[in-house]
Amino acid sequence: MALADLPRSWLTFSAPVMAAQAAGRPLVALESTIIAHGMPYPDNVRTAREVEAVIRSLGAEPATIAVMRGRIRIGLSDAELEFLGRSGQAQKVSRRDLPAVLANGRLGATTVAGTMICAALAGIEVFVTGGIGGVHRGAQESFDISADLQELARTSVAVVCAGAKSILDIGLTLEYLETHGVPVLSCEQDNFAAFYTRDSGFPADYRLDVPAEQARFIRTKWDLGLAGGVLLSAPVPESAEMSVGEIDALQRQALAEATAQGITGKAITPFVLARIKELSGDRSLATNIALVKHNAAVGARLALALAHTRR
Ligand code: PSU
Ligand code: MN
Repeated sequence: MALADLPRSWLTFSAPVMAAQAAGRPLVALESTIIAHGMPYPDNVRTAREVEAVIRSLGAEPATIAVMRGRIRIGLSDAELEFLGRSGQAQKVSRRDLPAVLANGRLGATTVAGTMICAALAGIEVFVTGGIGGVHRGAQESFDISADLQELARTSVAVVCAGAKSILDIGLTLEYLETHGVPVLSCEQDNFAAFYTRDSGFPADYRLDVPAEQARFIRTKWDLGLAGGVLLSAPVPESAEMSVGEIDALQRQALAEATAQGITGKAITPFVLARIKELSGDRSLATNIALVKHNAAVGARLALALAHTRR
């Protein structure tokens, strides 16, 4: 094997993904941390399947990415999705964790950063998630800045998200992305989205509502040799949006509890998500599900448009 082919030799493609590749049908990558750590069982598995169905219904093929038995898996079967969502054992896999979980053969759920790396290796240009990680509030003390942001700076994948949660410092997150040359596109509105709510109060860099326009922007960046990701923000549908007052109060309480219990680092996001869900009586979960499905539709349309710009 040529040395350049070595990274790809860690990948195992599912049969439907290989069939889509052979037929020239565009692929959309999906992450697995949202399944293993972002939502409770069985809602997580049901949602994962529904998100895949949205993508298929629009003519693209979903490729949920995870690490299993020492392989990077591009596309999971129904049984594998069930296993991932149910086991409770999956390790959260960002850039630094990928070698460990591949080498030890354990179950790994890839974050935005981890999924971007694997999608790029697999030749997948579009990746749909819920919310990205970012600069945490108080990062000037804690240094807690998600590796997702550095990955967006270096890895050439378009990431569709519903913005970032307001538990993060969204202003600093956008500053960080600007410094690292990551364009932030928005559709359906001018501002960057805030996950549970539509408006973060911060403008995105460019509003592009039409998939063909988004695709032209992204292809132009990569044609110029400007490696790195592009972020596309799509707001949660109005019917599923939470109120700013409600989510602010819930987030403040969840963050205070995390601090009181000494929870730090990569455990913070899953802890806060789970507490917000409990405190909101599952309303936040319904919002989370609605926004991921909406992102799936936006991502599928983008993948189709981007495939037309390939040369
Ligand atoms: N934000 C969410 N839901 C999630 C995550 C973020 O609303 O499930 C996950 C994503 O996988 C993201 C990761 O990449 O958390 C970021 O974690 P950290 O801040 O530890 O980098
Ligand atoms: Mn972190």
